[in-house]
Amino acid sequence: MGQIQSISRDTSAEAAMEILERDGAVIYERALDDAAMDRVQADLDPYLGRSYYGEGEFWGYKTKRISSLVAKSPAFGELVATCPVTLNVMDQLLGPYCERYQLHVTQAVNIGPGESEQFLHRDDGLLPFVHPGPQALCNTMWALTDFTEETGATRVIPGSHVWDDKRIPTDDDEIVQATMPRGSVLIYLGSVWHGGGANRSADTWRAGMICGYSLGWLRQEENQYLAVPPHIAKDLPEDVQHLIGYKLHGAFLGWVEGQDPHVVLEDRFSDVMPAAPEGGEATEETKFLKTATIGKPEFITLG
Ligand SMILES: O=C(O)CCC(=O)C(=O)O
Ligand SMILES: [Fe+2]
Repeated sequence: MGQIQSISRDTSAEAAMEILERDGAVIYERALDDAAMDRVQADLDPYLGRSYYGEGEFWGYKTKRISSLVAKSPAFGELVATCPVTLNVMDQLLGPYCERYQLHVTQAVNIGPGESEQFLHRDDGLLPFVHPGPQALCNTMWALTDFTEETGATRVIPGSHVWDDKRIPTDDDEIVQATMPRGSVLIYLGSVWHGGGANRSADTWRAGMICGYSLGWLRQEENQYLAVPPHIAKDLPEDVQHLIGYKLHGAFLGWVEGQDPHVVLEDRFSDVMPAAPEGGEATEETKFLKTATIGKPEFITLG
């Protein structure tokens, strides 16, 4: 069986993009070290311990999933979601088509012994774009344990990101498994056909974390504002807050009370904000949008 191409963490984003454009997926081997993975695991373990099995062919029957990872794990936000290795690739893949890309989805996917294969799918199937079409989202899968063929490493059909919508996988298509050591990350385009593997081991779990990104003007798959509400988001690093979406996109998208949504995380606006202070006088804070105009955005052709 073939493999997804693996590159070391100091390989350039340009080189990763070439592989992504050809295969639809690439692995950065050991992008984060064991110490980083230990920190994330320590944050998530209490939640995973209380999580329950999924139900259905997509969610699996012997698979445990938890989401809202930025809220559950400060280390996930600091080390995983904002990891420069993956963000450098997102800068190139999504950056040209939006002012800022955003966190799209977070989910730990722990496949237990005896789980069967998840059916193959495209993660961008939830968006109304035809294939082949724009790369509006890109997910990553981080290995919290070694990903092996036996424990259910993610299955991918290399090259399937360019298939049109009529083509669906058949037995003739080569499926490869993204085997990778702990701390590695599989970057896979939203349009590439893939799915979780079967766990044929007797007693070894396959622990992975999905961390996805999308164009900043799209609806996020996981509602990040509810998953990471302001009282939790206010204590996170600013780059994580921005990635969640507590930041204007352009001059007009995502405002609250006419202002950059980041203000809800700042002490001066800890509660519901008045449109203007008592007496109706505009202040520095309240007149933000008065100077902005909707206008026409710069039109782009999605790649
Ligand atoms: O668990 C995996 O390896 C893949 C999971 C997946 O693709 C999904 O849930 O969308
Ligand atoms: Fe998926």
